[in-house]
Amino acid sequence: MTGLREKFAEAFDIGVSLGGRLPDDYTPAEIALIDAQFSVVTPENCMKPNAIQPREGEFTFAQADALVAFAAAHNKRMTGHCLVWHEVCPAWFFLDGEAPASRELVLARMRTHIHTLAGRYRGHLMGWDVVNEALDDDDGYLRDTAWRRAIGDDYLVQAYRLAREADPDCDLYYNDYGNEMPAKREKTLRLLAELADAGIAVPAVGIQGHWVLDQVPFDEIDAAITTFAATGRRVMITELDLSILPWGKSAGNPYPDGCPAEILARQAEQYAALFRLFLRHRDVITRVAFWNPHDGRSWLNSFPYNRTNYPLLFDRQCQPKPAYAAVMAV
Ligand code: 9MR
Repeated sequence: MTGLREKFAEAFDIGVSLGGRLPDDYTPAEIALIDAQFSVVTPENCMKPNAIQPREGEFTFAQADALVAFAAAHNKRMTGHCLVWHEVCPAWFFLDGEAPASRELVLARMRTHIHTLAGRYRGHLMGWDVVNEALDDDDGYLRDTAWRRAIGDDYLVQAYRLAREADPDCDLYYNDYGNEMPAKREKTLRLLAELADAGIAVPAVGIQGHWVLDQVPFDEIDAAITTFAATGRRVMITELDLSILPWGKSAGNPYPDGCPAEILARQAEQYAALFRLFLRHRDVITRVAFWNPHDGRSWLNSFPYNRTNYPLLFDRQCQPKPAYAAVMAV
């Protein structure tokens, strides 16, 4: 069966994030789906700070090692996600006993974490999401995070330098959500320029692509890709999904037993429009990655509250949805 990865092979890689332990936590149907459809794997959670170093000096690599081995055995390339993030980062990174840790201590811990993690997988990864989601959602420039409070605004430069030391050959990415919109787009350009001034090359920008049905900002996505590409960088869609439920709690759980055909049809149209847009930018887009392989594995079933969502191209039985046929037909 020709899948997404073959269909789009000449244009860009098709990626997927995988959670849990590979292959043990996956059914044969899921493994077959991954084999057929995707060419690049992103670890959904197992390389995050809480997973890798829950307590200082206690590194837990079993799940990440298993994923790297799975990717190698199944001919997938891999990206690393993520070295520094304000979420799921254990409090110990920022504490000295009960007191806030000094800049020097937090920098030393950042160094140990990045060197140990990126050093271990050196040679196995195409690139790393180095600092994830560092830009403020509101009027500010940089997000107010524990890393920034402890180290200062140069924590980004420090993290990228450490990543470069630990893995001299892989790409260093900047990955965020909402950076297709004008405000974060501008902040992204500023950050990339500041990193460049510090001698750090970031050759590719990740636009996550967590979008909502009927609210996909097509024109902004188009403009963002053009804007980032105009700086000579490549663009990656790193965490694509198309939720059929709006953000927030108000939506309840309207479709616990199946998604209405009319909604699936609209989702198919909008996915196809997205891929037409991506193909127009195929000269600068290197990867389009889905966040999870099929609806049953989506993070959107439990965030921001438990409900049944249908955001991907494959259903809970790993069968193609109308959106899959629409994307394959573009
Ligand atoms: O899908 C991930 C979910 O399983 C985790 O609980 C959560 C916190 O670690 O992170 C989710 O993935 C996020 C990704 O790492 C960064 N961009 C937003 C993703 C969805 O929240």
